Parts: sequence; C-alpha cells; structure tokens
Amino acid sequence: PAAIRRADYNAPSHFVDTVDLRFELNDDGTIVSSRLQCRASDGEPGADLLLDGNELKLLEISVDGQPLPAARYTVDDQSLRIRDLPAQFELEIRTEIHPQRNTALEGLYKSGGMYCTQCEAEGFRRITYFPDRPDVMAVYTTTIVADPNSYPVLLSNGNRVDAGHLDDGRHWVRWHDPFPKPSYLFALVAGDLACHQDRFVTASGRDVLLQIFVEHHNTGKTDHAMAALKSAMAWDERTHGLEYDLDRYMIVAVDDFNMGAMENKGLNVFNTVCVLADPETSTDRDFETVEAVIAHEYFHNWTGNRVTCRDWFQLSLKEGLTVFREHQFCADQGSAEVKRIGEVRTLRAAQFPEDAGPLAHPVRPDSYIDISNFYTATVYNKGSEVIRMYHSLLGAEGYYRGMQLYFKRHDGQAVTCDDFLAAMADANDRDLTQFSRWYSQAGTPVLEVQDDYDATAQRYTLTVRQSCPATPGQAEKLPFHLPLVMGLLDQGGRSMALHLADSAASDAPLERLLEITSHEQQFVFEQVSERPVPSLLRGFSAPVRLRYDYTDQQLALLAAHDADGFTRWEAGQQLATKLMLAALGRAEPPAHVANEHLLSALDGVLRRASEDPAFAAEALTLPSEAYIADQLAEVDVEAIHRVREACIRDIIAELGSDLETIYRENRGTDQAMDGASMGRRALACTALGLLARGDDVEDLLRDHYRNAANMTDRLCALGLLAHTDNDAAAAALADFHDRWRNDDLVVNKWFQVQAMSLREDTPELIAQLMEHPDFSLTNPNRVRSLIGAFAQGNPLRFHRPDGAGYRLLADTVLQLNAINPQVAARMLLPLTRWQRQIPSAREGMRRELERIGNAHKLSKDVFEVVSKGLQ
Ligand code: BAL
Ligand code: ZN
Repeated sequence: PAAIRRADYNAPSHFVDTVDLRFELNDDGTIVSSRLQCRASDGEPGADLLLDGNELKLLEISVDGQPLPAARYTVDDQSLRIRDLPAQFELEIRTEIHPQRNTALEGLYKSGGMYCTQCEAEGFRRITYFPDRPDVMAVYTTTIVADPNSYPVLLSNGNRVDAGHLDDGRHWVRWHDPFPKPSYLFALVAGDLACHQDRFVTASGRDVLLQIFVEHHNTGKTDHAMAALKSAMAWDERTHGLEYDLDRYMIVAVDDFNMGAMENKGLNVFNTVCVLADPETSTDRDFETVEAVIAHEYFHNWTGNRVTCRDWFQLSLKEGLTVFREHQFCADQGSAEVKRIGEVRTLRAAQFPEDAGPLAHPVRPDSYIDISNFYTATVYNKGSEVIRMYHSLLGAEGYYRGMQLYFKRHDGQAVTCDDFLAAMADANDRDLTQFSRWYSQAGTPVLEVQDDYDATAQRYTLTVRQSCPATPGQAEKLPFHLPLVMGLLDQGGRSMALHLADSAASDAPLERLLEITSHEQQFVFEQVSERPVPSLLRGFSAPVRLRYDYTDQQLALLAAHDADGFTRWEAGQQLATKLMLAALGRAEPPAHVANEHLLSALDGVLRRASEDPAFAAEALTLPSEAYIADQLAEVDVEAIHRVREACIRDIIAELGSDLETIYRENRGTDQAMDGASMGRRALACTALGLLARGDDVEDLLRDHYRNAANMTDRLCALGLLAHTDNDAAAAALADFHDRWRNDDLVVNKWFQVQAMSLREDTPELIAQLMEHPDFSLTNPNRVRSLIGAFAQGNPLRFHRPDGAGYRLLADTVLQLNAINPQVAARMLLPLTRWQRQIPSAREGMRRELERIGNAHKLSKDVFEVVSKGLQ
C-alpha cells in the first residue's frame, strides 16, 4: 500500500452541500440510499468526481434523476469515479452493505443486538460512496427504517424531525443536523435501548435534552456519566464561553468499539468502558476515566466539530486541543497536582517510548499508510502538551484571546494546525514561527542544565542546552521554543527571590518562566545569598527530558520542600530512578538499592500522608519498570525487575511498620465516591501493594479481598494475589469470576489481572484464557484486557527469555489481522520496540515481526506497523 503525503494535499474537486440518507436495516443486508447535492469547487463543469467506497455493493447510480451509463463511471474496491459532470448536480446512489459481517467495527456494524457506526477516520466509505475527507462538509438528513420490535430506538445526528410507520409494519425516524459536518462525524444507532434522561439549560437559555442510551442490563450505571456531562457543559460555558448548540445531546454505550468514544455531532457513541460506572463494579480509576472521556467528547463539539480538520494530518488540531481542555477540566474537578502527575506518567509511559522508537512521528505527521495508526500518544498527549505550552507562554489570558480569535475566524470551517497557531500568534501579537517546530519535528527534546554559583558576586548562572535525538526521516533538529518554569530553593528549602540580571530590581518573583529558544542559553540571577538548589521544569512545563546532575540530598530537599507539587513528586521519582540505575550499572547486584535519602524522603511522605492521601499514594509509587527501561541504552527487563523489587524490599525493611499503619488507617470499607475517600483508598492500596512484595502477606491480601466493599479495593487485592499460584489466589479468582460472570466490564478486569501476573507461566495461562468461553477476539475490550495488558503492562513476562510472550502476541495479531485490523495493528506495537532490548530479546522480537510481515493478506494497518517496526 502507498503512503499518503501531507505535501500532496489538494482541495476537493467538489463540495457536497446536502446529504439525504435512507437506511433500511434488514438482518440479511442493509440498503443505503443517498442523495447528494454536489457542485464543482471551481464552478466549472467537467471535473471528475472521486468517491471513496469500501466493501460496498453498488446497486444503482443516477445523476439529476437519470441512471448513469456505465461509460460515465468506473468502480473498484476503493472508489467510484464519475466523469463528464455538470457544474452542479444531484447524485443518487444505492448500495448494499452487511453490518452483521463487519468485524472491523468501522462503518456500520452490529454490536450485540444493536446497529451502530464508527466513521472516524474513514468508516463512512464503508456505508456509501462519498468524498470521505474532512474538508467536505455537508448538512445531513437521515431516515432510518427498521423493525420496531428489535429496533425501537432509531437515532442519528441532530434533531428528530419526523417519524412514522410503513404498511409492512416497519417504522422509521428522520433526523436532521443543521450544522454542516464532515462524514467522519456521521452516526447512526438502532436498538432496543434504555434511556436515562436529564436536561441542561445553557447560559443563553437553550433547554437541552440530555439522553444516555444503554442496553437494558446496563441501566442504573449512568448517573456518573450524566453528572459529568452536566459539569462539562457548565465548565465550557464558564471557562471558554462555549455553549451547546443543538436541542439534544445523546450518548449511546456499545460493547464492541475500537476507540474509547466518538464525538459524532449530537450523538456520541461510547465504548461501555468509558460511560458505565457504579461503585460495586467500577474502580475509582474507572470513575475518573468516565468523567474525563465524557468531558473530552463534549468539548469536541467546539474543538473538532464546529471547527474541524482540513485533512487527517491535522488530527492533533482537534485531539491535542481537546485533550488539553479535558485536562484543564479534570484539574478543576479535584487535585490539580495529582492530575498533572497522572498526565506526565501517561506521557512518559506511552509517548516518550513512541518518540524514541521506529514509529516516531511529529504531532502533525508528514505521511501515513493508514490514518488509524496515527491515533497515537504523540498526536493526543504530546499534542496536548503543545497546547499547554501556548497556555504557559502566552499566559491564561493570552491563550483565551487566541481561542476566541480561532473560533471567530474558523467556526464552520475545516482548518490546519497552522491556522490555530496563527490565531494564537495574531491575538497576542507574538511571533510563534519557531514554536511551530513542535508540529513538525518528532523526538523528545533533551534539556541539559548546568549551574555555577559565584559566592563573592552572589551570582548564580544557569546554562541550558537543548538537543533532540534523530528520529526516522529527521536526522537533524532545530531548537524548539519552550517554557522552562523554575524556582530556586535555599538550603533550608525556602523559595528564593529571583532577580534575573537585566530585569527591574523590584521584579523578583519566587517563580519564573524562562523562554528557551536556542541550542544554548544562560540565565544569570543576582543577589543570590547562598548556593541554591534549582527547581526546574515545574509542573512539567514542557514535554522534554531534563538532565541536571542533582545530588541525592538536593533531590530529597526538593521532594520535601518545593513549592510545586509536581516537582516534589518528581524529585522523589528521580531519586529512586537514580538509585535503581546505579544498582543496574554495577557488575554485581548490590545488597541494597534504597539509601538513607530515599528512605527519609519516603518517611516524610508517610508522615505528611494525611494532608493529601492521593498525593502520598503517587509519591509512594516507585517509577515503573517501563520508566526505568526508558532511561537505559540497553534494556534487560529481568535485571530491572530484580532491582526494583530489591528497592521495595529495602523500603519494607525500613518503613514496613509505618506502611502497615498507613494501610490500616486509610483502608475503607465503604463505597463513598468523594475525592477524599478515593484518595484514602489510593493510599491504602499503594501501601498494600508495597507490603505485598514482602513475606507472609497472604492473610493480609485475602482479608483485603474479603472485606472489600468496592471494586477498587477488591481489584487491588485480586491483582496482588494473582501474582502467585497458591490456593488463595485461585480461590479469589474463582470467586471474582463467579460473582460477576454476567458483567462484561468486570470480566475484562478478571482477564486483565491474570494478564498482568508476575507468574512465570503467564504466557501459557493467557493462551489457556484465550480458550475460555468468555474470551472473544471480536470484542476489542476483551483483546485489550488480555493481550494488550500482557504485552504493554507486563514487561517481565512479555519478554520471557524463551520468547513465548512474543510468539503469543504474533499469533494473536495474525488472527486479529483478518478480524479487526485496527486492533491488530494497535496490539502489535510492543513488538516494534526491540531496538534497545538485550540481543537475545531483540532477535526474538524481530523474528516474530518478520513472521507477521511474511504473512499473506496483511491489512494496511498491520502492514504499516510491521514494515516501520522492522526498519
Ligand atoms: N475522535 C476519536 C475519539 C476521540 O478522540 O474523542
Ligand atoms: Zn478526541
């Protein structure tokens, strides 16, 4: 398959002003009739019209009411080309499709008993022939015809304008969406669904009907989603002045879904995992996910739908921006510091390795084979960090001025990342030319900071050097423009006034934003009365790797005293990382990994734990094995695991009884879902997780499982028990499955804890679980719970030296390739990260990649990942 290049963009040859669709949903095939009002974009007759189409049976085609002679069109398995067209015309097409057979879950498909759609990015072409590109925006009217018994609920975008019955007993409903939209935002749902209804009155008085549709067995689990939706609507009005624009906002929960959720205009379709929540069956993390994803999809109504992307290279225009808006919202709902820590953890776990691997790409990619491979942590999470940097560099007011100009200029348009940058620059009279490199250059920049203190002159100089490693196709990088937020601490941990040389004497804040723009820059601070400890990259102000040669004492001081919560957490993480890397660097494994500085920093965390239990839980969590691996030139996962376990044992030896006290003081036996209760639960579970790495903990874990009153506690205990193959673990796993065998989302968790097990035979157990009656390769959530969790979340066993983990993944990807290419390609990613593994692992991984690459009938999705992964 050929790559599509951003440089080859051409404006559409034709616009489509209106689309009238009629769906006849029959269980032996669906008939889709479309009527498009088209006009040539240059106003001239004669241009060919190219319509995309995939897996469609063309039944009829006519132009201006006349059947089109075969000589006027060509059809193949990807497209329909029509010739000799007038400047304006009405095109009618009838196609037949088979949603029942659609396991790729793109276009129209069946999930359980319901029909639903997923059209982003290129699913609409599996419904009917259409210029399936985001810069063709049309007003849609959709009529759905179906059997009223099986499909009493018929939904599409916009407002419900008419309904009726046919003589043959079928019923129909017509929907009209007045907002022009690209085809990727089209949605249709038909099913027997329960509805949770509420209302929201916008600031300007629009009374909006809010509806969440679920299959009947899921009723009662939508209160949290509804509350989150109303909070998100109010938040967008309050912070951005953005109101909802239709009379109805609908959300439908479906079991089989490739993504988390989809922002179709007025009719979001959600993966059940991102909308259903109740304390009995959902963890606190699940509750947070639902709130975040509900908000994210809602925010897309402006950043994505009202202003959309010109082409798919601009995906981060809507995704990076909407993730940032989601992060702002979530920070306002609870502890902003803890949320920021979570964001950075995600960025480091998912995006930094992507940036350092063979699939590295800029936030705005230059080419793709299949765009569905570019719904990545780079486009989403690094994209969000780019928006956060505008916010930092321009200040909150400047950022909102930029947002206002962006909407004023582009409401109703399909635009580019450059248009967004221009709005930010123009609204603030700033030159952001250099900043635009964040869109074009891949790779994680490295900031090397050195300092010098002149005691006589009381002068402190920071030297900042930036570089960025080469990435595929980009050997050389130019310097980035980035905000470095910093402070200085005296030896007692107090913030020092920052008298930057050349700034006014009265201008001495305790925190500064330094604008980094060159390969090397110096910042000189005057009136510095003692050698300070620099507090750098506060709030993780830029998505970079920071290098400063801190001593253990300095990190301990920052961890205890820094004014910024993120930096306090980060200092503890860096101290632990430093010690683990030092242990890994020794020829003989040392007896102890933790030293007195780390232990005293953790002791301080335990002593202050009651002030902010959620923060303490984060500070007590050691850097993950994957994070340690990401710091190394050559990765030996078993050695990393050993060292991290040794570090935990040192912590237990020194602080075990304090951890037990913290555990007992914070463990709860209720279902309270307020932030404080969640924080205490997180702290108790983190303490238990550490204690569980010690000896004689079976009773403790068994009791925690037995006494659990909510899913967070129960799953925490189950996950810890599942690392061993004793009777207690078997009993808990059997009990868990017994209790919730009928709840799909909980059964996913049952698969997941087993996939994450440290048991040596985990690859064999997974192979057995794939034969379990509850497992299915056609349900993406199941695949992600078992295979995804194993390959991405269990490095120790995925990289088992005999290569069993690699073979298991490759076998599964080959099966999935024929079922669901998007999910297959996603699952495959861990196999592409072979470059820095020890030689034996490298060989095993490459061998499996090659086996996949040599298979017949590879989907575009898998082909692209395999071929780039082998480079
Ligand atoms: N647009 C795809 C799903 C999401 O990012 O909201
Ligand atoms: Zn999104």
